Amino acid sequence: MLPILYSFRRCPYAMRARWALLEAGLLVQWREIELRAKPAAMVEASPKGTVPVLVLADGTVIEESLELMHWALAQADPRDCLGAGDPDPWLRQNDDGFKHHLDRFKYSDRYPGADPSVHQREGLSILRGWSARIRETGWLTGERMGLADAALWPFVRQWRIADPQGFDADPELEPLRGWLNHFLEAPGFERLMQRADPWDSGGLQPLFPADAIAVPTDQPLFHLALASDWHQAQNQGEYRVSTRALMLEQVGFIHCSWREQVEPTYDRFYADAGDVLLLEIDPALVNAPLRADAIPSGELFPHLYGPIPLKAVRKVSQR
Ligand SMILES: N[C@@H](CCC(=O)N[C@@H](CS)C(=O)NCC(=O)O)C(=O)O
Repeated sequence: MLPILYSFRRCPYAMRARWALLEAGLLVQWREIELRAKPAAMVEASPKGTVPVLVLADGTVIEESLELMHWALAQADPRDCLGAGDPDPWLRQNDDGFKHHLDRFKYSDRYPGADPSVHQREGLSILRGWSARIRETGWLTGERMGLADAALWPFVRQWRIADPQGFDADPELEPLRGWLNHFLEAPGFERLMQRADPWDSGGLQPLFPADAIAVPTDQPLFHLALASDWHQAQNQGEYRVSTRALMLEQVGFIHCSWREQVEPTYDRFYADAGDVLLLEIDPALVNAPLRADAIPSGELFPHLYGPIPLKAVRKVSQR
């Protein structure tokens, strides 16, 4: 049984959790909730009543967004977010500091004693610190995207929604704007912001992401490989090319096909590639999550969210 996710579309904690589920190639049962009418099943699983909540098949309940991110990325972390530097100082500064000011600036009517201009100043000073850091290193914890970046962007997005003019005009925030746009313009953004009606126990059970399905383990998968890449994989012990000239860590998954998709893929991307091999993969022998994701035309393609172990390749033939 797939895990059950209780989620709320605009909640930044739920957004960071959905980001990690997407990143790791996972599929869950999606129960969209309304904060003012939480389903009894959710409160029973997690009496503290905040989203996101993930209930695993064995009954384990994950009720903190950062734990959920770690759980997802422990199964697959194709772009090595967990290895990108120590996220803790940034996570603390956001969850224990910035969020406090964000709420009191954005929802000042809910905090009658608070002066929104004070919280605007405090919040901005934190954002400028993040921006300076990004100007220096590219990302919060170094030269590539890490857990801290993935966990914080939904909160920065909320700040921008509260004060778009101020956010867009501040010269000190320029690096932060580019950083935020990286997340907003990524193909995953629309997927993680998909809409669903609130779940009710008698209704349909959609999956998250809604444009994906599970990959059956009893049908072979195929991958077109340049002969030179396949030979290199023999030395490395695994195959890490996503598609022609792009690596797993650049794309986030390895493109595969079902049998009938091989020829059109060859014609589109490999016809002039020279020595091309067709790998036949047993999906039951891979170690990373598999998920069939829709491409823009709506067609579903199987994607592997980790390297192909050599033992999973059942047959190699000349294309
Ligand atoms: N520390 C929690 C915080 C989650 C949280 O506060 N979520 C808000 C929505 S953004 C919530 O569910 N609030 C409950 C309510 O408003 O009733 C986490 O990281 O998962």
